[in-house]
Amino acid sequence: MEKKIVLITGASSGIGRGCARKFAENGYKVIINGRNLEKLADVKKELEDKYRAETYVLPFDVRDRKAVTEALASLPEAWKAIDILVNNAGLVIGVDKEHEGNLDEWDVVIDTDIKALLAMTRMVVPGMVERGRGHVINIGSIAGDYAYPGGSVYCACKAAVKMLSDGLRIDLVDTPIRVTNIKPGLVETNFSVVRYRGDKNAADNVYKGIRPLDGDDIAEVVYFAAAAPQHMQIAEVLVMPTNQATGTIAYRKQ
Ligand code: NDP
Ligand code: 8X3
Repeated sequence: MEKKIVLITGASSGIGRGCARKFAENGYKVIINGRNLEKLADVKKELEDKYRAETYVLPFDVRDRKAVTEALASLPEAWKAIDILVNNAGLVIGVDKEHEGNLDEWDVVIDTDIKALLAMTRMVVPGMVERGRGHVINIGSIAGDYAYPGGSVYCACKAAVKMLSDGLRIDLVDTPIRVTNIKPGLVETNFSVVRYRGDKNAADNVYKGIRPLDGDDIAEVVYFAAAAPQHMQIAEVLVMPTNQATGTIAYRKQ
């Protein structure tokens, strides 16, 4: 049987890297995207060494539409028929109040978390429809369900991911293509380091006193959705640490 192909954006770190591992372990051909070439090379090596997985590095900035178009067009024939698109690349910068934050930083966040996810979907899904098979798995967030202090723009972006997922599912309802929105809570990755502009101490504080999830935990959920029988569509999953209850309520041991 022909191996399935998954394309994961933001596979150089955290949740994306966890997904790359999980799909590789399960015999997929894995296309890994990100901007950091060194980290992508490291992921490729891990997938090939540990899982003997066929791995294709496709570096581009998801916000750069021309780069995305060229990268997708550059895929060799044997890699073009993408079965699963994991729209994972995303970030937030800062914890500023909505009336005080930096509009240029928020442009980066909105361009990455909403516009790039939409562009990837727009470019990859027509091929899925043509082939009569495919699955789009968006990485949303618990932040899309609950606004929290200093999170307004990020929360708005992840609420948009929910709406883009729901809308796509509606638009594809008469096709075999499935659409899933995974909404993680606290996951310890490089996310908070980026959010706190490189301040590792501030990032570590986010996970103090609680056992957070990690990228591999989220990958389990992503893969569960991907591996579900074809007649079954996991539309949305909210997944968080046991000691987290909402976007703002968590129990932390002193
Ligand atoms: P990481 O910072 O560890 O990973 C983010 C990934 O996104 C990196 O691989 C990075 O790659 C990539 N990325 C960022 N910007 C771009 C870009 N412009 N073009 C291409 N790739 C890009 O964080 P996470 O793994 O935690 O984040 C993954 C997703 O999970 C995000 O969408 C995030 O919002 C979401 N999420 C995270 C949660 C958490 O608590 N950690 C909870 C809920 C959702 P590179 O640097 O190589 O470009
Ligand atoms: C990231 C998790 O808690 O910052 O999506 O909203 S949180």
